[in-house]
Amino acid sequence: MNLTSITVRRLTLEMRTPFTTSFGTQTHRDLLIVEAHDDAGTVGYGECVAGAEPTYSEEATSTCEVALAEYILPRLQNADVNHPEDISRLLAPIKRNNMAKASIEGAVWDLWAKQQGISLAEALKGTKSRVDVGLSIGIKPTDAELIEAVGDAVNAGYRRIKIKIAPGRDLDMMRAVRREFPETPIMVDANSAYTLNDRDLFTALDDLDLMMIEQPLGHDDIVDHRHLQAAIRTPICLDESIHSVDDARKALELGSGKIINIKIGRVGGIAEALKIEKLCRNAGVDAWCGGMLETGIGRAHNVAIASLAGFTLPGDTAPSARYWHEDIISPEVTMNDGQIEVPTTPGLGYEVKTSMLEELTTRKFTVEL
Ligand code: OSB
Ligand code: MG
Repeated sequence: MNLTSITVRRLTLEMRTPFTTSFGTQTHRDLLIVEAHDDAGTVGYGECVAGAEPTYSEEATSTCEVALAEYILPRLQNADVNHPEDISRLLAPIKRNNMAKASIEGAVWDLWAKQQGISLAEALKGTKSRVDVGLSIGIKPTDAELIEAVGDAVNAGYRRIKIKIAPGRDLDMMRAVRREFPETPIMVDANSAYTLNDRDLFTALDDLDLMMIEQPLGHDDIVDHRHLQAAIRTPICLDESIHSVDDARKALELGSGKIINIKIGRVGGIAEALKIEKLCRNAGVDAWCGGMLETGIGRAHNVAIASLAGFTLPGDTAPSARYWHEDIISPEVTMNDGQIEVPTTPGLGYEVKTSMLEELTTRKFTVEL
């Protein structure tokens, strides 16, 4: 691929509205953008989806920055990279650090697709020209505010509404929402805030006909989830617990859930995400593309992979305007009738605004390969 250098940029982007989950409230993204350069001056872009703090998983922006600088990028120096799939092989000796690994792998995929003159979706063998979009709504202080937000999302055309829950903001709140929106495809995401002692809560949620309950129990658990799934009708969807295709295989074998949320960053990159897509497709298990409040760069990767047939349900790929005053790509990601068109131009299919990126960058480093 004639890779010549990798640049890692750190930047902060203010969110349009704060986003609250069971692990806290976020008002900014503090993130890394990774650039992969070749000898023809072509640049591929990747985004590190870790949060500012290690609250969703053990990774955070700073740990990823260090992992890239000290352990990950040195392994790519003088290495033979002929295809993006070589990256996961070269990085395999490094355990976990999945979001850090995925950020450079994503940049190399974008670069490779651009070198081939094909879209990233085509490079990944995506088959859909449009992807269905769902919205993730954070925890609101009152039911009235939540109901207003759900109404706005329904009017905007989102094809599935996900609502964050946490102890104290769960059953009564969701009953109120269901009363207002009896027919809307609704799901909840607990971000691992509960234990098996909360079983009664989940059997009560069964009455609300939710599409699924995402990650109700421990972030690293697949055993308690198995017991909970056996006790409820509503499908459990696993997010935090799945870091690889082997994790997905074991969880499905145990019956720990019936649906998989596939996030490129959480599983260590596109190559691993493709394996999970294939596993689910062959097993007839529903899967969908999760989100991590990405900028347009990460969203574009998500839209490309969501175009594969195994992504059977709407993903958390809300358009740019949902989170950002101004996105770092052009054109911005837009949604029509609850769908995003999958770009057909080379690579991500969006132009990165390089001057905006440079202005936002608070520090950067480059590794020559
Ligand atoms: O659990 O899916 C999650 C955002 C940050 C961390 C974890 C999650 C989320 C979301 C937002 O739900 C999804 C999006 O990017 O729109
Ligand atoms: Mg989740």
